[in-house]
Amino acid sequence: MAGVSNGSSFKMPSIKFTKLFINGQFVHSLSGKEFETIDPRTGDVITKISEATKEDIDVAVKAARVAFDSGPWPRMAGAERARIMTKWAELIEENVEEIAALDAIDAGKLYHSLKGGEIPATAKTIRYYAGAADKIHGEVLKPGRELFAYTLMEPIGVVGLIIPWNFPSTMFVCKVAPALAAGCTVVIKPAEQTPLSSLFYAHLAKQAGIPDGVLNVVPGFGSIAGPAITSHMDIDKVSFTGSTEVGREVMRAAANSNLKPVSLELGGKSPLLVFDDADVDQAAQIALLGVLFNKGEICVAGSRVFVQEGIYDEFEKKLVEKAKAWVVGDPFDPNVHQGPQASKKQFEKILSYIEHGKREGATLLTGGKRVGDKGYYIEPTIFSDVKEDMLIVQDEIFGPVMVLKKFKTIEEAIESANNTKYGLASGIVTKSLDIANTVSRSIRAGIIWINCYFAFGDDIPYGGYKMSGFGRDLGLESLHKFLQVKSVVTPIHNSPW
Ligand code: TXE
Repeated sequence: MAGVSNGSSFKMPSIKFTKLFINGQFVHSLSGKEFETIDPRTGDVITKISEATKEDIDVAVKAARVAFDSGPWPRMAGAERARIMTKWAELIEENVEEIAALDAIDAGKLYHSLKGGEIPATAKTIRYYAGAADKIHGEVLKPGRELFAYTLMEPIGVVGLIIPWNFPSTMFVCKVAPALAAGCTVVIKPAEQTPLSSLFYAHLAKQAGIPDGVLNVVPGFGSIAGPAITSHMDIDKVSFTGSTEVGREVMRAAANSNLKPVSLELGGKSPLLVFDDADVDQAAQIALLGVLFNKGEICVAGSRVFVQEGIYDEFEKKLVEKAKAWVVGDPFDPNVHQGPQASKKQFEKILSYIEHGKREGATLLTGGKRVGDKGYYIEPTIFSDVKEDMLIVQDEIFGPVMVLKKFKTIEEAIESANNTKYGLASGIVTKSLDIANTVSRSIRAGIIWINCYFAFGDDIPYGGYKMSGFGRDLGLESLHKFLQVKSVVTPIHNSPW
């Protein structure tokens, strides 16, 4: 079984913000309702958070509407928006440790990785979009007739953002920053499992000078606050990250209300293809990280690994050795590679898929059980001898579970890679440019990593093909989600037609 560590250096962060953030103030929910947020290391309650229901969403949307229709944010020079956003990024950098601790206790994520990577990266993302805020412009067109025509790029309006619990900070910033840079105003609902860091970002946004009403943070349940956002008549656009099932509901609610455009970043079951010419040790390392990073709770996880027959046996041996050396334990311990799954629901879902895999007849190479008897820890788990129609091969498990399969030819590998309803990401490990080029053009997925995995960057857009959704996060593509084009036309000569 995987290594276990309990050498925690944990210090409970003080929780300063537990109320809704609306119109620049922390306020109780109108109903007075609260919900508990849980520490996945133990299953204990961390604190209670005000719960936004429909009435609170209405108040938040009203504030965002007023801020958009008559407030300074959409009207100010892009450079001024950039200055304020940059200040926000600086404040995040000054508070990295506190924010990292909040995400670690709320989501079971590794504290040291948050502190050294993910949280500083949120400040970089804000800077990236701040840098674009004063470069938003349309074009002068060249119509075939005697017309002077140009386009304006205008902020789309009040945007509703709904994010999941696996990357509470990254998701918050990669949706909020482009929306704010574009000049939109925002109502964002963090996942009910992980509201803590979002409220902290709101507090820092106010300190940075983001005007009241521009950013509203409304923690609440998906089934209550969620539809209140997606079906709201005064929200102009929704950007959602979450499950494919809820993605459908989001589209339906948008269609049944004011036909607001939506962008959806949904589930995945991404393939990693390892070819005979690969360095086996490096390939096994890429494969392992590809599925175990963030305990497999990442939409682009490389959860299906296809390995060419010439190196299959050696690859399998190395992979299993590495998985057995992978340390599961307290996310505050610097020696730990993997903390607890984010929630009981997720923990139970993963274990039930593992049981299903065993029943379906796949071979369990390693793992397969919970770690310890407290908290939501699961061993890194690898199945081989899988058939492509098995549930563990087709469904998104969203945990530390990999399925491993042998292939003979490139064509077979491409067919297997595309044999999924999803199309979010894919990895290729090969030394051959020919193979890399052929395969990267043949796989239907929004991002292809060659000889690496999880290589993200602020300027690299990612998002789905097929049932992984549509629209892109990150990159200038994401900024454009929050803009719309207006064409302005006038005759060059004084003729009305
Ligand atoms: O997702 P939900 P859950 C996948 C992953 C995971 C599964 C279930 O496979 O195991 O989904 O996770 C809000 N209207 N992903 O149940 O419910 C909810 O409050 C509007 C992949 O947690 O989709 C939260 O803020 N919003 C994914 C967000 O949607 C609603 C990340 C995501 O929750 C809503 C998360 C509704 N009717 C899960 N119902 C990824 N792409 O990274 C819920 N929500």
